[in-house]
Amino acid sequence: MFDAFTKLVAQADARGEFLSPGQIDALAAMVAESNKRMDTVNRITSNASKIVTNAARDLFDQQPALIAPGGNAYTHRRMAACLRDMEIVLRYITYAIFTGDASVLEDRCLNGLRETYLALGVPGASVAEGIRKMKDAAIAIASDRNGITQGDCAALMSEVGTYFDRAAAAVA
Ligand code: PEB
Repeated sequence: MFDAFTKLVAQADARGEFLSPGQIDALAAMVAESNKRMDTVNRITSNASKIVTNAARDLFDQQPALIAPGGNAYTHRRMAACLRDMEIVLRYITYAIFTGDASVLEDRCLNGLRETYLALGVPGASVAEGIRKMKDAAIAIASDRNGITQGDCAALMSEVGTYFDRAAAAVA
């Protein structure tokens, strides 16, 4: 598991090189902008259950076969497993945002997930759609300009989007 700092150190060490001025500048910029990152993690974390339940509700509205008899979210047990899975994915995405690196998400959550869903018969494309719905909600909540210091969060929001995209691509 890396963060933005240890990832660059590991890469530089593999080449036997010092950190480059460009890399140091990039990390310095990340530190200077870190309040935006913490606020984003905080907002997504404190709205996690809302993000998960709304995304799931929209998914089941669009794909009612999932909650019909025989569907993959039919019975309380499967519904609970589905909501739990979405929460797990969102949680790992908040870790990736926090550390500025996707390795925690890749290694501990997405690795082997496609195969798990294949084995369970859970439709990966539907999970991916649920993740895309969480992405839209999370970015809307994180970039709400009300009640927070104003600033340009475009770069950070696009970084946040890439973590959701990776998760969706890993299971689709
Ligand atoms: C991944 N999900 C399920 C299982 C596992 C995971 C390992 C099998 C064990 C169990 O049932 O608990 N676990 C989960 C995860 C990590 C982990 C992400 C990462 C670290 O450890 N059903 C739907 C939707 C979708 C869904 C499309 C969006 O209709 C999910 C939610 N996951 C779902 C369902 C099951 C499941 C299990 C329904 C139960 C499948 C079954 O037992 O029939």
